[in-house]
Amino acid sequence: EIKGFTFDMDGVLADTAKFHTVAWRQLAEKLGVTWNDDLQERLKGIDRMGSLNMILAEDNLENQYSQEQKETLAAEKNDNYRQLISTLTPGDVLPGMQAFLDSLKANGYLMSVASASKNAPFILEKLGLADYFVGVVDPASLHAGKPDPEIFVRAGELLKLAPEQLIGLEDSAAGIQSINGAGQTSLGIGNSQVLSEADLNFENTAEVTLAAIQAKLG
Ligand code: B16
Ligand code: MG
Repeated sequence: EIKGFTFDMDGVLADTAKFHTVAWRQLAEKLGVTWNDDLQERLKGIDRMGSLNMILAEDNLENQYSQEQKETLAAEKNDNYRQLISTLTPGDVLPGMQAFLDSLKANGYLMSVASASKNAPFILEKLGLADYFVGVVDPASLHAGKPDPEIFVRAGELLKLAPEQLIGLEDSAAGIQSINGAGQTSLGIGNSQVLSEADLNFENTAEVTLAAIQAKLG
C-alpha cells in the first residue's frame, strides 16, 4: 500500500529547467562548446559538477581544466542561475502540482524531496512549498548522485517508509534509474521514450492526480 511520495524538484515541482539551460548555455558558449537539445536533456537531474563535466566532454575538453578552474566555472554558472531564480514566485509551481500536493496532504500521505539541487531549500521557499515536506535530502551529503539510488533511498528514510510504500516522481532518465534502484515505484513525467524505464508515465505535470495514479496502478 502506498503511503508516501518522494519528489524530484526541478522539472517536477518547479519550472526551473529553463533557467538551468540559460545559465549553462551561456557558460558553454563562452567555453566554445556547441549546445544541443540532446545534451540539454541529459543534464537533467545531474549535479552541478557532473553537469559541467558533461558539457566539457561534448567537445573532449574535460581534461583541459584543473579542478580549481572547474570550481570557478561552476560557481560562475550558479551565480548566474541564482540571479535568474531570485524572481521565482508561487506562480512558477508547475501546472497541477499545487493541487496534487494539497490532495496528498488531505489524504495523509507523507512527502519528501530528492533533488540534486543545492538550491532546493531556497527554491521551495520561493514557491511557497516548503511546508508540505517532512524533509529535503541534502545533496551535499551524498556519496553519489543520480542515477545512483542513494538520494531516493534517503528520501524514503526521511519518511520512515519502506520502498514498496513509496512512489518517486521524476522528469529525468537519471532520476528514474535512481528511483528504480531504490526499489520504489517510479513515476516519469515527460517524454515516455526518454523515460521508458519508468513504471508509470505521464506526459506532463497537469495530468498527475491521485485518481490518475490509482487508475494506472490498477
Ligand atoms: P544546482 P533535480 C537538478 O535538480 C537539475 O535537474 C539539474 O539540471 C541541476 O544541475 C542539478 O539539480 C543541480 O542543481 O546547481 O542548483 O545544485 O531535477 O534533481 O531537482
Ligand atoms: Mg528534475
